[in-house]
Amino acid sequence: MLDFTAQEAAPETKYLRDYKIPDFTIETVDLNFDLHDNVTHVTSRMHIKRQGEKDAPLVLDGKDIKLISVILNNANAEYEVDDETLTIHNVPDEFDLMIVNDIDPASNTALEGLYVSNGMFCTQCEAQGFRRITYFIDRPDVMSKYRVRIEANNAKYPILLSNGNEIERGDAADGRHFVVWDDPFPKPSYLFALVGGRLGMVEDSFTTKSGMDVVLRIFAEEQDLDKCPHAMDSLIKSMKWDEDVYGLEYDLEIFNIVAVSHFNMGAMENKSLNIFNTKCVLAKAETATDTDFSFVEAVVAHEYFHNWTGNRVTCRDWFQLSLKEGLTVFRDHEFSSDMGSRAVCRINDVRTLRQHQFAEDSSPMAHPVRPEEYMEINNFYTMTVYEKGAEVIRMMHRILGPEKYRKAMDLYFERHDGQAVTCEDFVKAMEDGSGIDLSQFRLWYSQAGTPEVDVKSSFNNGKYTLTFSQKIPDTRGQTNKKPMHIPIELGLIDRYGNELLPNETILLDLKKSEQEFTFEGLEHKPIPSILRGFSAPIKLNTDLTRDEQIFLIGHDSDSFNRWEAAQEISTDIILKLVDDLDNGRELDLDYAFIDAIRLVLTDKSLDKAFIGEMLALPSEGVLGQKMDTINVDGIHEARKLVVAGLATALKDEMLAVYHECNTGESYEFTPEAVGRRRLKNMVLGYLMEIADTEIYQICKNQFYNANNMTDEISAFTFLVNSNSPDRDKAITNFYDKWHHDQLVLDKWFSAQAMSSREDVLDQIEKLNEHKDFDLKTPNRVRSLISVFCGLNQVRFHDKSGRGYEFLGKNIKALDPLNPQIAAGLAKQLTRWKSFDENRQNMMKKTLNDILAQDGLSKNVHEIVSKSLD
Ligand code: B3K
Ligand code: ZN
Repeated sequence: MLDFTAQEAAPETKYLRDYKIPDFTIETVDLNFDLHDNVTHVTSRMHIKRQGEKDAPLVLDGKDIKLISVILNNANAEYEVDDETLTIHNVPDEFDLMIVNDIDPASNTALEGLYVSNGMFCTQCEAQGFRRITYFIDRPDVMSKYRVRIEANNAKYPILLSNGNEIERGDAADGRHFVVWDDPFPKPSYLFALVGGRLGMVEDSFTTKSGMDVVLRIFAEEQDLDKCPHAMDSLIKSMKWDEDVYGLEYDLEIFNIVAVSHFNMGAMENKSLNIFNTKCVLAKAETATDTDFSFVEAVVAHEYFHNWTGNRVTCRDWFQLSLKEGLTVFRDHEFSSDMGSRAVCRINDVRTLRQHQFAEDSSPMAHPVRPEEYMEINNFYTMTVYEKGAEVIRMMHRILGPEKYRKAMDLYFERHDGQAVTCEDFVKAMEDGSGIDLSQFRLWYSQAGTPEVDVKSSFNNGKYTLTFSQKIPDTRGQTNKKPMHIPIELGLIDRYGNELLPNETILLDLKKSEQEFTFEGLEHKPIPSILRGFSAPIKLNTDLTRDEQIFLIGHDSDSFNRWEAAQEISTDIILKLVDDLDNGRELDLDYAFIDAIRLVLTDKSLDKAFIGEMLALPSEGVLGQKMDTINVDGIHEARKLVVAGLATALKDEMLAVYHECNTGESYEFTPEAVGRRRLKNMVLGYLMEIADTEIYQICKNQFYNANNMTDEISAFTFLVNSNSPDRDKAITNFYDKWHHDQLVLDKWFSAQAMSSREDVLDQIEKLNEHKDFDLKTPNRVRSLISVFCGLNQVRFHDKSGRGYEFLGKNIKALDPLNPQIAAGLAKQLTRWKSFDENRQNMMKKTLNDILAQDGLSKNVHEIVSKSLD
């Protein structure tokens, strides 16, 4: 733990502009791990070469480790050591260095470096965890070949894994055994991994297109092995997809995945030994929802795809994080679209982007896709680096077109395989591989904030003009930004619903602050479909009338924009209602909108999942982003009234759809079956807003008789949020049925944390004290605290301030245990300026109170101090 306090100097800020190549590189490293329950002895033998300044000393990173000895070329070395470094002066230009040190994985609650989860040793080294294992030059531009020997008690830790190929195993004294692993690919230390434990395993294989047989293994606790086949299936699909779409093959004869229950994030792409949060790998119908199944498929693919975009070509420094993350998210989004429904995937990705990344972009933590400074790099694994980063790649893909994009990707790998490179190197490969100039486009990497684009249209004598203007809002440390290169995909539709340019995709290159595009020779004024497929991550304001938007719901050939038109209308309706409620006016739903939704709901030709998305109203969080000062209670009330209004108007249709989709079929994870469940549960959610005994009965039946978790948890969530007399019994029933399964128990916590009932704060406080609540388990913390504070806007921002107190108390308790997770929670308080004065004051008080805590981590300090700036 760091030993500064709020009164002492703030943690050091690192700047991109200070990048310097390291003075030394480590060519090979030979590690020996001697695992014991209360201590791990580590011996590291490195071959080191100078590559920079002549007289520079060797400075190695290290944290919370007990140094035993340092031997340089067979002689004791003279060194200096402090909390963060080990320095050796007067070293030759090439030498061997042996370091012996001890660590204590069992007491490592930060879950960085080597730690113990449910009796299993495992590692997490990205970004800077390796320095908690041994002294090293712990930065991604130092790439070394690793050989790893692990020794442990045979009975307790029969499985011993590391990166690369197993080259030796044998018995050792005192009931111990050892395994030696060798990874032929030079890699940065953040990709190192080790696992030791008693684990079961499922195995399969894949033959690459060049004919190499790869053994695929997923390791998990014995009782979870029946939940591994879906991940295995997803892995095989990912391997095939990367060959088909990018021409990229796997490069070792073994690929391992290990499921771990204590994990700070989703998963980690360590070379040939991916380590996964159980939540992102385990799935079976009875315990995982359709969303979980899709999530597992996407995360397995994401980590696998990193083998090329991240591992073979890695980042020069952590400012370049989006080089691997944005690109790999784009790749996994495309993979998911190819596996399921493209339209539904795009809608969900954009929904996530708006809810979380747009919010981040308008907060004091706003930063460019390639940040220029940080105090704690772990705070920058953000929605901006990942999701906006993926949108930046998507835009390049769209500007280049699929063929040139593929050519440019081939060039990128040809140039940079085995290197640690920058985002600039990537863009240069895109330019050189395609011949397209991306100089203005580069601003997407350096300018933070969500561009706002206004469009006005006019029609005169057959000439249709669209006038665009763009504005990039100021963000922390960045003002007066330059206009960006924004690709706007456009369609023009005539009054009969025909595309006016059916065989062409119109891609407008918006590059100026204000720019006009004209289309001549049109008989009638067309209806524009602007920003098809959400071709750029911007906020768009058009002058479309309500009638035109309704027309688009029924006629746009671009599914995304059909959905978008419905979102826009419902947003307008809800926001107007917030105002009406303030002024004592009553709900007045637009009948044309109800009819448009009725048509969608009953359209047998439409994909059911898509209908489900068309019915999903914008969340309270997204609605709040549309207001200068978020009217927390008004939004909640208005949204509920609109749900009830639609449910009342469309009750018969919704009931019919419910029964049509409720087929009683056995579970299958196919797009059609997922679509039926999505739509069924969507209409049930509406109907529960106007529930009578018949509807309660339907919900109760679904809860007690479901043959899959999607239906069970949906019905449970609706019951928990309702006033049904069966509510309490359902809560007990679900707990009794599932308390042995940690991932399902997380859902039990989350369903209660999501409830908008007025008593939810009392419930949350009780759940915080529940015997199954544990601050040391990140999944449990997220299931209760992140869900409540991040997704339950109306109750977290309760005017009493109890929500803030609850969060503040938990952050303070968690910070000494796990600063990364504590900092993630602190992000919920950053947007205080968007709320009314009363709430602002309470949020600031909570932030100040956290800042005053002695020994506050660098992680939380950075978030809190930047928020208060
Ligand atoms: N690269 C890891 C994330 C590491 C987070 C470190 N705080 C997982 C991923 O993005 O694939
Ligand atoms: Zn990633």
